[in-house]
Amino acid sequence: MIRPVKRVAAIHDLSGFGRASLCAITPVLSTMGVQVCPLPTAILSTHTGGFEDFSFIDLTDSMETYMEHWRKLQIEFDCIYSGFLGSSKQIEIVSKFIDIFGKEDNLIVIDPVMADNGELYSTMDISMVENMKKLIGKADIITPNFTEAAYLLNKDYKSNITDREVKEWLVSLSDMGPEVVIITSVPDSQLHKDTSVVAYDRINNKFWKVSCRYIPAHFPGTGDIFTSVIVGSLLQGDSLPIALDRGVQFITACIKASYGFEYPQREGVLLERVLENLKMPVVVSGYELME
Ligand code: PXL
Repeated sequence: MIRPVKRVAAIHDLSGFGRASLCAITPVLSTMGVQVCPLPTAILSTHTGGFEDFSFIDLTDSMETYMEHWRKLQIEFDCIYSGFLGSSKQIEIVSKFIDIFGKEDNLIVIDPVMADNGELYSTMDISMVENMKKLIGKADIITPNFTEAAYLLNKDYKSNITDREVKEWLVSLSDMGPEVVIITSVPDSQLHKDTSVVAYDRINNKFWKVSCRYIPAHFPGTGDIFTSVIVGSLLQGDSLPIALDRGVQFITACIKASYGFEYPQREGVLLERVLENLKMPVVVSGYELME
């Protein structure tokens, strides 16, 4: 049966304040015309980036019964998309979810949220990194940032990388399972272009790159927003390089719409001011093929 609206199982936490995880993912995908079915992993009063003393309700124990109900209902998904996970047990549950609901023609997207700017998040440890390495083996697409890519490959984090080396990283990550690897926040050695998103499509043996100017800002939740745009775009039928372009353009719009205002960056980007951009026709601008 062809569903009138594409459907995503979104396995993430709900952080009430700060525009991360489900509070960012749901509006982005809904605006792109995709149904979001959350499987919440935890409920937090805020995300953990820059807030202390947040309240935290762990939902690990209810995830399996929740999943069992969906299985009984025989719900089918066009995409399974997971992000921030709270424990190794949750990584195992996501793996089981993929075994039950994964199909030949649905898209398994794993954003291995673990670290940024060279450091693991406070809730992560090395055993979770090891389990995440196994989980990405079940993905079609992964979207680590540069720090997470280094952790997954046991490489040292560094502030510069050549195109040749980043291509090796992409291939090594793809060798772990996923057909498409997208690395964000890659330091870019080219003049005037300070950061880039790079991707490898193993089936077509192509490498893509979208460069953008670095803005000295750090807004939590931008990784969730970026991967959600990639998911929405691919489910709308876009090609990988167009999805990358749309992701980068939307994040740039989010940051530029926010940066001129004086407010704490831990509150996230002003998503509500730019959400409608996701309905604009695709404007092709920045992607390049990496030779
Ligand atoms: O944006 C990723 C994310 C999701 N969920 C929680 C987080 C973070 C990043 O810090 O703390 C709870």
